[in-house]
Amino acid sequence: MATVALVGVQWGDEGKGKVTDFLAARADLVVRYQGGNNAGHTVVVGEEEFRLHLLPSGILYPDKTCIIGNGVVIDPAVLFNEIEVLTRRGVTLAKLLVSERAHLILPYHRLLDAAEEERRGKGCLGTTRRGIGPAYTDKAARTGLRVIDLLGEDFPQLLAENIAYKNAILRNVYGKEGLSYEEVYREYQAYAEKLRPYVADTSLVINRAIAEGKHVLFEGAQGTLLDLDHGTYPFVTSSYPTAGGVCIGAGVGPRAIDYVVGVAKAYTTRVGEGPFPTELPGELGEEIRKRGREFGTTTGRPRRCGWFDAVIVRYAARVNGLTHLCITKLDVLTGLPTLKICYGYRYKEEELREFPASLEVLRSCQPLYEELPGWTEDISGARRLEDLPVNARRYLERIEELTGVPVALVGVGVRREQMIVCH
Ligand code: 2SA
Ligand code: GDP
Ligand code: MG
Repeated sequence: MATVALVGVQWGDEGKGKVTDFLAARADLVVRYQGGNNAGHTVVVGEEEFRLHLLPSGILYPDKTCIIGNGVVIDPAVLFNEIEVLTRRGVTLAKLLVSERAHLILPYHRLLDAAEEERRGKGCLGTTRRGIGPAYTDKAARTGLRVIDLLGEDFPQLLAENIAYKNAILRNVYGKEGLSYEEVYREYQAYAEKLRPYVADTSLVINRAIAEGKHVLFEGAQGTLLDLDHGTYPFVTSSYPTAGGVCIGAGVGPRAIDYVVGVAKAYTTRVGEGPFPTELPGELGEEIRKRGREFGTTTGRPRRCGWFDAVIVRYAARVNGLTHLCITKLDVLTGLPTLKICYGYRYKEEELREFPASLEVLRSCQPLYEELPGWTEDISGARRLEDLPVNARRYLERIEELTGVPVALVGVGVRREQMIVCH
């Protein structure tokens, strides 16, 4: 296994949680490197479903080490709630380490996220309102507070300065109530003591593990098209879900990554606003949403559904340097008589094969489809490629041909073991 970066190829929710949990069986370390509790990663073990937001999806294995890297933004209330809920459910958790350099989400970040979405009105981004954007904004503005700051003596002063400034913005720009410094201080002081035992120089831990030949799995959140640089800007998140984000967000060099596995659904979904060329707004989209239970794992919002878009996956292969693909939710397509794969876009008189940067262009792109016959056999029990009906195999082969990336894993159901290993 060596070191593997696992990244979302589309707009998130590709099933990264399930795939991470599956691959984690062979890993020593599982590392989150970006995002925060906007993520919702689902892992199903037996009859039990776990929805993870901040904890890496290796957390269910007591013999592993899970790391929340420096590139993650941490809402301590959510972190401790997640730990408590899992413990109450009887789970013995993996060893957890939290980077001292990770930035904190504070209550004003959540308020500013919601206020900014309200201000945008019809042009809103459809954020999860968890304070992610404002926390990364502060990080880039160099006013953010890190885990190490929370543990230091300057914290009261740093917090006071931030609250005074954010209260002025909340009141004067958005006409909202400000926050009480004392309340926030008391709340975060309590977190400091709870957090202390987990805090570490996680880059050091990861690099030492790699030097010792340990297996490290880097777990991406969100997806390539939500990447701040490579996604459908401005309808993106504020972090770097792409493979490049691993280096920054975990503190490793690019040569530390042996394999880059892209997780893609056998179709496409998006939650939140922004253009989506292969979207099926009608009955078929509704049918896929129902079959695939496509609702936000964090917010419960219905996800928009559409056909598989090979332009997107080819683009993701390029910007992530994908070595393998994992195609999830193939079982959801069972019973559809004809399947469509988008291989290019029609834009005015042109045929585009590369994903455009301009949203104006993307909005006017018409998908060009090829059609493939579906299958009716139940594939949820398939564990080898040979167990799949010939049309399902043909569908996967076509994805490989159009994207240029070999398919290594195929998901055929929600449970941990419902996975085909191809190569
Ligand atoms: P944010 O909150 O600032 O990161 O939102 C910016 C955009 O990023 C999208 N985004 C997501 N898209 C898919 N899945 C995500 N996680 C949850 C899930 C989402 C949910 O697992 O289902 O429950 O709604 C996620 N997180 C952020 C978001 O929709 C905006 O388009
Ligand atoms: P993530 O954010 O990429 O981890 O994905 P989510 O957990 O938000 O959403 C993926 C959903 O699909 C979850 O409900 C998973 O349980 C489910 N899922 C994952 N893989 C498969 C699969 O192969 N088949 C089916 N039917 N469901 C899957
Ligand atoms: Mg998700």
